[in-house]
Amino acid sequence: MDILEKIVRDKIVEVKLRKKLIPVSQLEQSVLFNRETVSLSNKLRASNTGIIAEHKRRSPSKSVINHNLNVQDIAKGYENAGVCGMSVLTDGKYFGGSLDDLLLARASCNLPLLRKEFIIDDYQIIEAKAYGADVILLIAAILSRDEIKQFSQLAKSLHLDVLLEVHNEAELHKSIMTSIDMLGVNNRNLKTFEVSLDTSKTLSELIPNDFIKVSESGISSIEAIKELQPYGYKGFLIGENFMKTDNPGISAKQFIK
Ligand code: IGP
Repeated sequence: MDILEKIVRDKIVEVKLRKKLIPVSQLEQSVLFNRETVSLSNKLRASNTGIIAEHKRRSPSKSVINHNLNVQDIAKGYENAGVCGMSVLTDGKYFGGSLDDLLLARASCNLPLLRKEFIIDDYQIIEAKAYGADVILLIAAILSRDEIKQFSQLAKSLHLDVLLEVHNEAELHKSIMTSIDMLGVNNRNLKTFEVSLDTSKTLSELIPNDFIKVSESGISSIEAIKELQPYGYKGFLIGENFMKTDNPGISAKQFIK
């Protein structure tokens, strides 16, 4: 069983329990549920740096990245740096994140926030909205075309942007539909953890131009961004490179003109 299969297996159990703990009707009572969302895709379209900066404490591939910082300071730091959006990992078991991290980030900045999660159920999308997200991630490797359609349409009905993540051509073909705003190419193979920016380069020409293209993972220099921009990428999702430093906001600022 690869890591993605393990994560999904645990996620199914987790979501089942969460639904019992907090029913949808209660999530819909959140003051954040009716908050007007901010569009990350519009921000990326208008930007020439396009940084989406991530909050990530640890990961299955790197174990500990940073445990000493608090999410509020990081959110403020990223906002001051001038990034386009912030990604907040909410998976606890494998990434050390939580929905509270999302809530605290929401309380600390006005950036569009991406709920970085392994979404396998409508419930998690309603949760994303209730905890202050503006964008959800859908991972093609763990979803059928019908699920991608169902989840992205629900997200759009809640005024959330949708970032659909792919890693190969088959996943890309499965995922092209109008309810997707941004197509993210993950340079990291979530099954083997191998990272190569060539993944973004080779898949770029297969992505129709009406989608905002985002390159994800393994980006550690401005040179890498410059290398990817000619392939049409407008967004760059960066986690570890910022999070491993003592001041992720200052590190992000160095990437912004
Ligand atoms: C960030 P990096 O290499 O800059 O830390 O990567 C982000 O792309 C990565 O965390 C990520 C991810 C995911 C995490 C991309 N897709 C799906 C969890 C689930």
